[in-house]
Amino acid sequence: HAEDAHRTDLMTITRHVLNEQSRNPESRGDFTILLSHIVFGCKFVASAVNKAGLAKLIGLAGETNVQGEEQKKLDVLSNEVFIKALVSSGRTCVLVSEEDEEATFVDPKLRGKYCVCFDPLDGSSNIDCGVSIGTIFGIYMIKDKDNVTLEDVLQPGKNMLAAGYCMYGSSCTLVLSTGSGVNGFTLDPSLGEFILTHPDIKIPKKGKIYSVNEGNARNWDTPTATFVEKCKYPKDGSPPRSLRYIGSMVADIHRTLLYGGIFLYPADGKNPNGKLRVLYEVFPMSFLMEQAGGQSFTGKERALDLVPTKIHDRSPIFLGSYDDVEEIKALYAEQA
Ligand code: AHM
Ligand code: MG
Repeated sequence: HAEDAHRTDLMTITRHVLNEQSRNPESRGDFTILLSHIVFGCKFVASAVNKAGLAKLIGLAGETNVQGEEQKKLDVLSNEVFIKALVSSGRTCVLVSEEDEEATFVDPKLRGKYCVCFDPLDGSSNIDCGVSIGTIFGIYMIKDKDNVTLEDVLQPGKNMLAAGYCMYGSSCTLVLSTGSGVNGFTLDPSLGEFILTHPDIKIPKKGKIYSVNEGNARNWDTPTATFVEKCKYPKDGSPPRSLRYIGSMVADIHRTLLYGGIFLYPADGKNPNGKLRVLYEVFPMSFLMEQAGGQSFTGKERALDLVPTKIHDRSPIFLGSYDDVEEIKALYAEQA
């Protein structure tokens, strides 16, 4: 029976990526190996996040343990796990992490052809109240293995090979694109495997939700202010849109991908480049949005056309349903 087959023939993330890569003989399994190391990092963090509340309760977090060493904060721990997993994969070359001021250049003996930019634990201010947090990553290929420089990661987002995030929420979900659509996998804790649960995610063409930190409204520019005003008081007879804002980018983007709508982190009077970081927040999420049929815009250009000049650069960002992003683009065009 088809139903039985479904239950005993699960599509794990490894199997899925191997299938995808078989169409691309050049990658010869290297990408699958890299991804399996990223997946390991995600499982480690998922398990640590699940225990975070418990650790606090029994007095582990933020205090010195029996060995007299201070317990590492979850974001520092996550960073170490990912750096070690990525280096030991033997497939990476340059690593950029939100937690580290400088890029990590992998020892030549362990070098491979991929560069990974990541935020090991985004939204970490939400940990203590149990709200969803996540890991975000984007993957590039180096140009020349014998001559590796920062330029290998200071590339426009459209050059990325793959991007994804893992959300540590009521369930643990990994969303991935290798450039041919977007797929979502849910961690089955009893198997320790990510199983394909959301094949070929497409974002609704138009949404009913907007997502922005309205506390910053006083400092917004005109297009952002006009857009949000239209969401609340539409003039075309359509119903007002709902506001949803978690303050955890992975969770806000995950909802946007599945339900449609738009997520905004605009520039404001105090922060001309907004808050979110280009290499490991804006680019991976923009890549996924486009792959799911949505759009991503900086207020000036397509987000994936942006060329970063420093590894921790920031950019304003508007991303989500195709039609919703068209609206904000029109407002910026009017102003120009
Ligand atoms: P963080 O790197 O300090 O965790 O900040 C990133 C987070 C994103 O997850 C989220 O979209 C944004 O900051 C929310 O910012 P704000 O609190 O200004 O609304
Ligand atoms: Mg972050």
